Amino acid sequence: MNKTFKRTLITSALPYANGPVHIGHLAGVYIPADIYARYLRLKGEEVLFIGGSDEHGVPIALKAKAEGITPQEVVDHYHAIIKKSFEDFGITFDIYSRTSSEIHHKTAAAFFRKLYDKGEFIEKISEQYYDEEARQFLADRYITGKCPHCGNEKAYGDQCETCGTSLSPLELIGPKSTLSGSIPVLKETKHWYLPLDKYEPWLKEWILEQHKEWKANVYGQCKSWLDMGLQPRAVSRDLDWGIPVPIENAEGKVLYVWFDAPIGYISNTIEHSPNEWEKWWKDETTKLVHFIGKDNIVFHCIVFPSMLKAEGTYILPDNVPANEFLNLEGDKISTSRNWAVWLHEYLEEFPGKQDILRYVLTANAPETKDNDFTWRDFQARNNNELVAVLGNFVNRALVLIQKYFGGQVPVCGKLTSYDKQTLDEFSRVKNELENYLNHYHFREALKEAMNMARIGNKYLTDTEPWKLFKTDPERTATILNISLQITANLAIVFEPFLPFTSEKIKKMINKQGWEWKELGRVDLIETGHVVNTPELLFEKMEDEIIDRQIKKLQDSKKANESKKYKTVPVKADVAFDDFTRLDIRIGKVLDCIKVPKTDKLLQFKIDDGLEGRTILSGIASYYQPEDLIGKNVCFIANLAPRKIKGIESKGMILSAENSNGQLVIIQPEIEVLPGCEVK
Ligand code: B3M
Ligand code: ZN
Repeated sequence: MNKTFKRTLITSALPYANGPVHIGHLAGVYIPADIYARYLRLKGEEVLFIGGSDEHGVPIALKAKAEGITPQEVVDHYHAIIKKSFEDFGITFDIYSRTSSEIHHKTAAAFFRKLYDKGEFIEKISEQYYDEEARQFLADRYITGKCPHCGNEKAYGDQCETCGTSLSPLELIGPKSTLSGSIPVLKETKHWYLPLDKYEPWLKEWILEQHKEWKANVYGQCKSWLDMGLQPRAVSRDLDWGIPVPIENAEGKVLYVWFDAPIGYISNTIEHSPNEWEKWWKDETTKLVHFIGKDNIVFHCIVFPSMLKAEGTYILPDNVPANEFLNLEGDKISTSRNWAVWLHEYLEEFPGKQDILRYVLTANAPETKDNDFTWRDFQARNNNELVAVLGNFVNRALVLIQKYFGGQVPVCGKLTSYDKQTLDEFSRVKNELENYLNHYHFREALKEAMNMARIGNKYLTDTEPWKLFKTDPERTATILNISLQITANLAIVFEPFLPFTSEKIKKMINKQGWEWKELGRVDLIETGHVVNTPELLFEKMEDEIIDRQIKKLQDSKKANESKKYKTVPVKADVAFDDFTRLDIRIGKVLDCIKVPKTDKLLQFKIDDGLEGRTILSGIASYYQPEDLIGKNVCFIANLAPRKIKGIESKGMILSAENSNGQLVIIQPEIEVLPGCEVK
């Protein structure tokens, strides 16, 4: 749609305050939003860039319970870490607030109340699991049981993490409350639903007809939701962490986190500009843009707009440029598996190098499909692009001015046709670049910015001013003047992408304050102006540094695998009577030999306190047979005899399996008599 807007309200998804932020967050949401905000500000437009932490929801409540602290303590901790990471990476929010704030509670409650009073909700009674010991209804995540699909005993009420199937708590076999361990009972509960089906015809018109320009991934997801048909969605939950449902007789009920979180954009705007927030949210000349990841599309394109529509006085998003996911070294980024590059850790290891990450994450942004971050690519882009192109050009231009003109900007003489051709090329790139930025194609835009540096690099290489100075100082002056003007242009064009670098360039040039509209001009720095001594913008990244990062990830994968081993699900319960049927005893190894023609089998002669017995055990890879003679072992005495390789084995020797698969025999702590029972 062609609307004329006067200002832009940029929101970026509110990250859950239950963990720090990683490169996936930055690449998918915050860097693109920040590039856009910086670009518009540089153009002199009126912009408000909203961020904040999402502090409600079941995972936060669960984390608090697991750690024995309050949910507020959990979110206080992570909100501070997240906020700092964003500041450190130069994400220029106008406000970064949080949904546990009082102003947000008030705003979200009032929003709900208004919809309630307008009769926009449906009230429905349904049966839900209730923990009679803990005296509360159980959120899906609070219930575990056996997965009906794969038999995993520890499936959650919303999902089985072993086979990945989405579940409803009612499907779990043998459900158990994680709060008390008791068996939950079904009990009736009342909730409020937003009838999304009612908005379906309007959504179809608004998205599918009026917003065909939305990114293909966003439009496609919306279309498939709309084609499937929408259902009423519950906007409340039975939970003790969140914003209480603001009506009578709703004790123990809070707003569903996905109802309150997007209202956080509004609350944060109110907190930032209490007197003019309505201009941002209720004036049709404001352009609202939501930056999010692909898992949030339905909430920002369907649910939240329906809420705004139901309320009736708000504007709707003009665009929702959602990104796909960023993977890490070929694997999905995962907080629980610690498969991530955490921003606060990156900065500890690469202090001052924010822009390299900003560069790599933009150059490789998952704009149209999932993309992969690898440390080798990080190294290559640093060395071959930032160092070799951008850093090299800026450094050469400034060093040459120091060398030949003592840092004083020389006179620009008559331009040759090659000079003109270079500058024409420059303005062509500028137009392309703006076009990309206006359409949220940040990856392509960055490529064009880099092309500007390439043009400069090529210009210096082709004109070789260092060879001319002796014979033609005027021509040298012209070339270096033009090179410096290009350097100033690079400071402007990289400001949205690499703000720290842009700042450094401006310091070296010894001039500030350009606007976007000056991009492409060649009179940005006047003759006679004195520049500062140049410093290197980027340095080459050696293999060792990169190897260390790769090793760190591999170590975390290993640590995680051994952890995973320990958490193998417990088998189904065994009745006590069944357990007592098993006869476990201690024996003494009288003799032990390797079973010929086998790799793994050892043949034991065991003193069992009776007539003695032979047992075979598959632990030959881990022990020398002679080392086991004389040792106490633990064995199952009443296992039905089995013949293996022609030898009858009566019983089984018990071993523990270590995380690397190694088997170690189980021994009593002190020597005991052969034949003792294990109880
Ligand atoms: N906290 C989900 C997420 O971090 C959610 C976004 C809320 S945006 C209003 O992916
Ligand atoms: Zn399963």
